[in-house]
This record gives sequence, C-alpha cells and structure tokens, in this order.
Amino acid sequence: MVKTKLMILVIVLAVFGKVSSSLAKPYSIHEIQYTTDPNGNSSLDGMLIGECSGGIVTCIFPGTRTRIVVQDPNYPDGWGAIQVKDIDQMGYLDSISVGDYVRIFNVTVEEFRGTTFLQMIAEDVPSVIVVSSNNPVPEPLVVDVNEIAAPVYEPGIDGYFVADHSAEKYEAMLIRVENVVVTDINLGKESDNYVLQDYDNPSDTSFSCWASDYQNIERDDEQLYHPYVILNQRFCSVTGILEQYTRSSYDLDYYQLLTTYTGDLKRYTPADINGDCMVDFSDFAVFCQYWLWGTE
Ligand SMILES: [Ca+2]
Ligand SMILES: [Ca+2]
Ligand SMILES: [Ca+2]
Repeated sequence: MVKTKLMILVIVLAVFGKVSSSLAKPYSIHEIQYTTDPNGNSSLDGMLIGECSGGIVTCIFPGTRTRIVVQDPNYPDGWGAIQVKDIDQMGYLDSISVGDYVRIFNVTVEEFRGTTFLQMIAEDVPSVIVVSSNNPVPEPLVVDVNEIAAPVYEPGIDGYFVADHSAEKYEAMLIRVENVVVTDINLGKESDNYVLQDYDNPSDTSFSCWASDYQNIERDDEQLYHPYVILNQRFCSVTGILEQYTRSSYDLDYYQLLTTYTGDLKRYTPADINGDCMVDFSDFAVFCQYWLWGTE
C-alpha cells in the first residue's frame, strides 16, 4: 500500500514538474544580463535556461564555434543583448541570418572571460527557433566614449584594467561612438586593440575607448586591423558590438568595440565640407559661397 502511494506521489510530482516547467515564463535577455554585481557577472551564471524570449540577430561571428549576437528591441538603453555560442560545434546556428527574430531554448548561462554567453551544450538539446526573418537590425545606441571607457594601465603589474564595470550594461549591444581619432594601436591580449580618443577631448584619456577589428569580415585575415584603422585617422563614427575580455593571468580586463564590416568605420571625407559627417546640400551651399565670393 505504502509502495503504491509512493508510486502515485512520484507520478504526480513528475507530471506537476513537467507542467510547471512548460508553463515557466521565458527569461528575457535583460533578465539574464542585468546585474548589480560590481564585476558585472550575471546572477544566473551556471543556470540552464529552458527558454529565452530572444530578439533580433544583429551579427554572426564565424569561427570554429559559431556565435550569434541577439538583441531584444524592447531594451534599447542597456542590458539588451547577449552572445549565443554553438560551443559543441553541432551546427545549431548554421541557418541563422542577421535580421532573424529568434527564441532560444535549453541553453546555459556562462560567464566566460568577462562575457555572458548562452552556451548551446549538446546534451541539453538546445535550439534556436526563427520566429520571423528580415527584421530591421536595431539602430546602434550612440554613447560617449567615456561610457565604454578604455582600461587604465597599471605600471606596477604591467596590466590594463577598467576603472569600473559601468559599461557592462552595453555588453553585446550595437554601440556607436562619434567624432573619434585613433591615438594608439597594438594593445590587448592579441595586440589587435586600438584606442579611439574623443576628438574634442584630446588629452583626457578617460574620454577614450578600445576597439578591435578581429570580427570584421572585411579585414584582410593577414592583418590585425581593417585598412581604415591607422594612427591619427579621424572617424565621424565607429559602430560595433561591445565585448568584455577579462583574463587575470594576463592582467587584463577591458571592453572592446568590435567592428563587423567596412560600413562600421565612417571616415571624414573631403566632400563633407562643413564636417557634419554627411555629404549633402549644406556642403554644396558652403562650396557655392566660396565659389561666388571667395570668402566666408
Ligand atoms: Ca561582462
Ligand atoms: Ca554580461
Ligand atoms: Ca556635411
């Protein structure tokens, strides 16, 4: 009798467990990324997520372990994007395209070298389901360079560390900085980081950030940088995905803006006469003024 009752209890618990997990509310990317931890780590680190409500694929990082970057358009101001990685190289992400709206199932939250990942571990039977395609990619969020500030060099230990992790809310999001100039190169773990300094604050290093072209599909594989990236090059804007890289064994902790194609690097052009980063009739008007009267 006791055995039968126990059996029934086990069945009831099993069924109830199933029902409650299938009814569980999906986690938003915001719920996974948002944290008050001063180190920026997700409070869900290590947790298996049954369903993430997902967002729009903004970028695909090819490589031995394909990664996609997913941004939830409901959270444009922060904590709105995350990287998803096919860590067991099962081809889960092979048919995913930029602009797909995706939902994500059975993935594990993992803090890996500073970046929050949704890891697709084969034994958990993970999946990414495309809800709709050809959605517009969210507009890049324009921030001041000091909001994603470059790390500070500590000569005592020959390392680079961010002063704080206030940039964490922008991790994996599409970010744009404007009116910057390349002031240093050959920095970071792979010596592929460069400094973008605010053009209007040339001597204040807190008004600078680090960028890298290692995920730029239009960079020559033999080169560390996109050909536009040279010392003293001034850009109207630089757009990319923000990624953190932390490795205590290398004495490094920094955020880097990852450009993904040539269009992310907008240079000033001579045709932009009034220097507002657009070539339009207002430039033509300036031109005509000089042409007619030869002076301002
Ligand atoms: Ca992080
Ligand atoms: Ca994070
Ligand atoms: Ca212009």
